[in-house]
Amino acid sequence: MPRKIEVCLSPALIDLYAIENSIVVVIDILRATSSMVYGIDNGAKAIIPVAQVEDCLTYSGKGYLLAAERNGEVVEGYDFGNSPFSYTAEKVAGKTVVLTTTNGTKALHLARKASKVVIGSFLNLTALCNWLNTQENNVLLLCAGWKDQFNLEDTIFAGAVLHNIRTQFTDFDDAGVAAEDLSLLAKDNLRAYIGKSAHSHRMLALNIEEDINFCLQVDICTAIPVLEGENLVAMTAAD
Ligand code: 3SL
Repeated sequence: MPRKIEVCLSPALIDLYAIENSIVVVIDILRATSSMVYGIDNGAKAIIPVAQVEDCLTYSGKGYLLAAERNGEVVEGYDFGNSPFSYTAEKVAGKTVVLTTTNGTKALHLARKASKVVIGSFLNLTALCNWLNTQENNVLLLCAGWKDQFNLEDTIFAGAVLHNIRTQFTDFDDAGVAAEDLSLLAKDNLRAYIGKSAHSHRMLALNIEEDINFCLQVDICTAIPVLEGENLVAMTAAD
């Protein structure tokens, strides 16, 4: 059966895609989806992505960890933000984290009407591609970008996924072709290429360069977070 894979370069473009019967892979390499993958891989029971900082507060006092990030910084008063180093087994195993981030959780909310919403990052690249290869639906790779603008890191990752699984598909869009080309251009020195990105510069200014290096590690996780109701949970064989 003909199968289509497309890349949405910004959440602002999501309405251009018919996603009801598609798998949407949400991508926010620096750092939301990397931290989600790492947290679920480390045994977090669930991560509840919420769009607004205030939405987090409605979960307060109920045993959840509350995590909020805006413009790269932890929002005052919250347990932590969006650094992958806050999503270790010691911190999150067996716990449910309620998380809001500048771009990643917004993109997730926009993807909700898809047939399935899953989370991608370099940390789980091969596990994600292997799973996508077993599916039959069309795929939309949704880049969270930065405040609705295109970004390099999400696009490069989208291109890497497309490159990995392209033999399963017959139908490609130009954004996908461009993302794949960019990923091939960057692949031999990913760290240096992503170092050119605006968000790398923002993170350097915040002294969180280590987070960039962490998020660019390939295949250190096998978990694929999948959205079930309002919860991101580890995908099981039944999915
Ligand atoms: O926007 C987001 O979702 C974040 O990943 C941005 S940051 O890396 O925490 O600055």
